[in-house]
Amino acid sequence: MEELNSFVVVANRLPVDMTAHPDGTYSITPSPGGLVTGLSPVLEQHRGCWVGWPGTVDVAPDPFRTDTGILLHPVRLTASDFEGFYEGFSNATLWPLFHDLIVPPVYDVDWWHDFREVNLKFAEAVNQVAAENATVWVQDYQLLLVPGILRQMRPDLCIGFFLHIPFPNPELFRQLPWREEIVRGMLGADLIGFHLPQNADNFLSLTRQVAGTAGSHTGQPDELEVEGEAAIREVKAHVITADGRKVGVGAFPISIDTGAVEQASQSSVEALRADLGSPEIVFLGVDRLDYTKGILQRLLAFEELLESGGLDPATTVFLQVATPSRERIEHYRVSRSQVEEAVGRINGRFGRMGHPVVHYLHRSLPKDDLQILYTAADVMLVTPFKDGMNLVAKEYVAAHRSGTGALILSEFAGAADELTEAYLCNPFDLESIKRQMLAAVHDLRHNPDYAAERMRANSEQVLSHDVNVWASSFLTCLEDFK
Ligand code: GDG
Repeated sequence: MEELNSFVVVANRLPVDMTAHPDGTYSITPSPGGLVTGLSPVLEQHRGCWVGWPGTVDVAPDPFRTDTGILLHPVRLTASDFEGFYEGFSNATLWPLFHDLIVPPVYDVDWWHDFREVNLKFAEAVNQVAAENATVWVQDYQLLLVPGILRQMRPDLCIGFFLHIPFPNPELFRQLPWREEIVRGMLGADLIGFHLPQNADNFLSLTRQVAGTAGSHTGQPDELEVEGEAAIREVKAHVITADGRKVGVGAFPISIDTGAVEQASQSSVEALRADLGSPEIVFLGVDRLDYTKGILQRLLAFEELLESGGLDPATTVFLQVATPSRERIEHYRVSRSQVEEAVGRINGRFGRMGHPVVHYLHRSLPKDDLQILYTAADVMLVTPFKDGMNLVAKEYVAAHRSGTGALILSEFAGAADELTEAYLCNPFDLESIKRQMLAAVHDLRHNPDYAAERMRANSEQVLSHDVNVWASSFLTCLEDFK
């Protein structure tokens, strides 16, 4: 019988990619993404179990422990599960709906049935590995029904749920034909966490309107203190469900593992800048290639500044890393071809022989290489139309704790709530992005002390609110609600 665990995380994906080979063996590589960045250190500390899909359909290798001590328990998904549950309901229905309809969500009843069935599979896998009275932490929008299913299967468990993407305004959410089931699924948890108080407020307003809750909410937010001042988190309220349970709802902004950040060496940074043609200013973007991230808009802003003479193509380069993501979904394909067309056009217009102005990488890079890019970049552009948090912004400021560099950050990224000294922009307004690009370059050239002051304020925020603060404040609060 499989080992039982007192701490279980369940997420759509395991933190690795497994590739099955014809001889029956597998190769395993770490898979990037915000959730992996946030959760790996927490699981390593608890020597916990991570339940998730290994990234290849129709295989489920036996559970195994990683080098860092996490027990991985793979869940088997069929090709049809993957299409309906993951590409369909999760990423063509919920993702656009929860990101304020940047593209129109598709409401398809077959996908909904797949979503329910696959959520049941994940809940069954948790049931198999969770010890009596275990703590189970359910992650993200793909598993919104898991808390409710687990509550029925295993009333002994203490269940937390954390949403890594924004929670939309109830007026938008109410479009969803299966809205009651989704809200009831979430309310199976003892504590529901969001990144921002605004997300929690949206959820609380919604529960008053749907889902058959008794509609009872505390009027006054409670304050919860965990591990000293840095970790004060607001527990906004609780909801009393129709069956009389008390469910906590709060804001817990995720962060990065600042302790694990390895500073890039000066020589590797210099080598990269030399490879880029030793420009005066390096702009950088690092994103999954997702239409929410505003990659095209920042390239267009760059192009207009080259055109108007605001930036000089002889001394400026733009480096964009766009990690492949959800490539079979139509809107992702369109988004990729728009980005690649813009890269080609801008280089055609402003590049010279052997000196492109935009360096574009459509692939995933090793963490160490990413760190070199962060350190080498003078100006980082994080310009999503909507983003739950955005860890790239926090990774960049952590790499510039000495006060170098400048961060341009969308007002619509959750991170803008904390990184208030960034150069904030409205990504829907090209003029706003352009203004902040020029302001950042101007300050780096002519007012470096001011730029450094801003960067240091942002870095201090990230260094004092790392991923351990996020996890411990959520888990301590969960103890209070179980
Ligand atoms: C979701 C929410 C929320 C990216 N490219 C490579 C790579 N990455 C890593 C980054 C960063 C992570 O992936 C991306 O995190 P983000 O937070 O920026 O974005 P999402 O993937 O959309 O994450 C988001 C997050 O969940 C956590 O709650 O902040 O709002 O959408 O850590 O460094 N890592 C490597 N190579 C790459 O090419 N190694």
